[in-house]
Amino acid sequence: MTDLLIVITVVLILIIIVQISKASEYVSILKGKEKAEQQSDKVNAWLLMAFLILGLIGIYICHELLKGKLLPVAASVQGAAIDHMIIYTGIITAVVFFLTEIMLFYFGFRYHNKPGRKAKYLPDNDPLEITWTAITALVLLILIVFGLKEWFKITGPAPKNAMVVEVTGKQFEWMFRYPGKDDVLGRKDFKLIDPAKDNPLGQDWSDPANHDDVVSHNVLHLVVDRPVRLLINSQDVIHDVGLPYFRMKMDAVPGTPTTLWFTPTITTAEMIKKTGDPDFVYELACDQLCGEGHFTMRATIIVETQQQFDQWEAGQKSQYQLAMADLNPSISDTTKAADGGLPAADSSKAKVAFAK
Ligand SMILES: [Cu+2]
Repeated sequence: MTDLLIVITVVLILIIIVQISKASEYVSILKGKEKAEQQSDKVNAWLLMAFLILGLIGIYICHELLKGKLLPVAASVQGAAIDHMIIYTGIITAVVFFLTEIMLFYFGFRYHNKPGRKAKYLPDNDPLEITWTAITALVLLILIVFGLKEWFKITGPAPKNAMVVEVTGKQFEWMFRYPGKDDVLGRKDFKLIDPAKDNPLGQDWSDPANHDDVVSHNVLHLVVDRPVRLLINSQDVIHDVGLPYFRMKMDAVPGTPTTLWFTPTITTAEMIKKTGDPDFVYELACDQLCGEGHFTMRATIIVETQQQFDQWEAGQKSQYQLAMADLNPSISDTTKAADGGLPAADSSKAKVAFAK
């Protein structure tokens, strides 16, 4: 009902505007064209001022309404640096915006058509154009240099104490592989990928470095204040590792590994206190429309202390152990339960894969 009323109101306003413009045409015939034009320019000049003032009030109201609501708190060292960049960029663009918009509307008001006033025709002014182009280019260059500096940092080599986690996206889930005690991720081969045999990432079991690698699905464990380097892959289409709380984002591209590193600074437990939300979880959301189940492609991130992380990792079966349980059903009871009860695999085929 309200919608219908709004439509009727808008239509009526349009009819009124058309009628007024028709009436002003008749007036211009009666009064003489020039005089009528000057009168309408005067009205337009005041409308420009009204638009400027209402616009500024609107900006103020939006600012008050959205203050502190646009971005969650930055929970990484790099995120804080990126927030600073957003603030500097915002300040610079806001100064330019207010200066140019106020000048635009004020000049339209101040120098509107009046009796005896003639417009000056200015085809071009080289020094003026060079100056404003150079200043704009310089300011943009400074912003880009600051941005690139952060970009090269987060995509460059990680600090020595960084933990490494391999992130693999596929329609529609995230898999995380941790290197285990040896700190080395074992070899992979896409031909070995076989989720039914507990090898969702195609780990090559003949590489001993694989034997302690732990794989988790849709839950990523990170250590607070310890840099983490993500090695990012995709098994099918392009996905994107979106980490809003850490201000990070990186495409997961099939066949082309990507990387980034950052240092989480707030544990999940601290964040629950900070936000007052007992259900708070850090989110890893796929930021690339990747198919009909895209909206379900999200993982939870648990940021915890090194001790809690070690405890969690010690309680995990390595993917190798899970896969070997398929080959030797006598030890499979407990491991299968930990794996979420996937159907037992055909052990003869698994042996062939293993022998490769
Ligand atoms: Cu995706």
